[in-house]
Amino acid sequence: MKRRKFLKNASLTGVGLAVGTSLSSCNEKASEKNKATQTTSKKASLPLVIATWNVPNATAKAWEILQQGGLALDAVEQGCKIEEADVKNQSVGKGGLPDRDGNVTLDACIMDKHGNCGSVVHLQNITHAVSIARHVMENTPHVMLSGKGAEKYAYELGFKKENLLTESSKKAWEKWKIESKYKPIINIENHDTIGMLAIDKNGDISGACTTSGLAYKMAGRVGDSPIIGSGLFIDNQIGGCVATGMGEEVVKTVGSFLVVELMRQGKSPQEACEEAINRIVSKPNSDYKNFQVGYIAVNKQGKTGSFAIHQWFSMTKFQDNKNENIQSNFVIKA
Ligand code: SD4
Repeated sequence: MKRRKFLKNASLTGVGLAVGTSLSSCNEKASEKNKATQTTSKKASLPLVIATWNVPNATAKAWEILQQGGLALDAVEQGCKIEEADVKNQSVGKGGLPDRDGNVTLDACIMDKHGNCGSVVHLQNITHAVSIARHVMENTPHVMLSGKGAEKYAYELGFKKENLLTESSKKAWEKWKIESKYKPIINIENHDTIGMLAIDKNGDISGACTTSGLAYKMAGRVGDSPIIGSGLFIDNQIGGCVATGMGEEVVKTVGSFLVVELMRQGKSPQEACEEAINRIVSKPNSDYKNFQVGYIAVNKQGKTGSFAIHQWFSMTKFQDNKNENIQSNFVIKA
């Protein structure tokens, strides 16, 4: 509903959106609000998990693990797997929307408290890309495996070959093919690439990110989600960040690494997310009105933040036995 509403508004008004307030004043307001929230809120309690978009089942799974004293690393992997297996989620795992040629290709990565990381890019026929990424991290001398090599490795591990293109995603692709117009999708309802960050009872941070990438992308295209520092970055001393949206823009600004480095310099997670979005929208000739990017972040103290270019980006947070979806502040005010 919300994405459709956005697109409808956009088509009614050309690009349809005006920057109601100047970006800097919008950011100032958001920062002030965030500071106020931080000073009035009680000290963050652990464990906690946050994820991009409205994914209560995924955060609930992660929470279950964290509550039992499990590792943040297990929590983010298992949480992401919930969305990968959900065929109704058309931007992750099985049921993901395909590329222009009708192939579903997955990107995923994972990063642990030691700064170890693993990723897979352009993986086909395997639902749980995040688990293969974890195997790459833990059981190979490498960080990244791509395409056929990643798929071969998955079979060696015992993962089964699956057809990831569901009837409904196939129908959507066939409909898209009639016009074959490539337009980035601003928000896919409340379901999109899932990025997850968790802090366990020991206070250790891990993160993961998994996606089928941009719908109807060129064959072979890889986005930000499996790129360490772009789609995800964790520094257990500082915090973590994950990204969603137009991967090319996230890669160009090394978004998640930037957010963590800004937190290292003393910014709150909220301020750091805002600054990273600011880097994208303040570029000369930035086309930011036509694409979405959103970040969520957590720092070592368990404070969280999120920010996006467009409305309707949200973060799901499970903390203190409460699983809630929180709308993010954003740049473009209608
Ligand atoms: C990509 N960042 O492949 C992913 C897709 C996404 O919202 O997050 N879409 O660029």
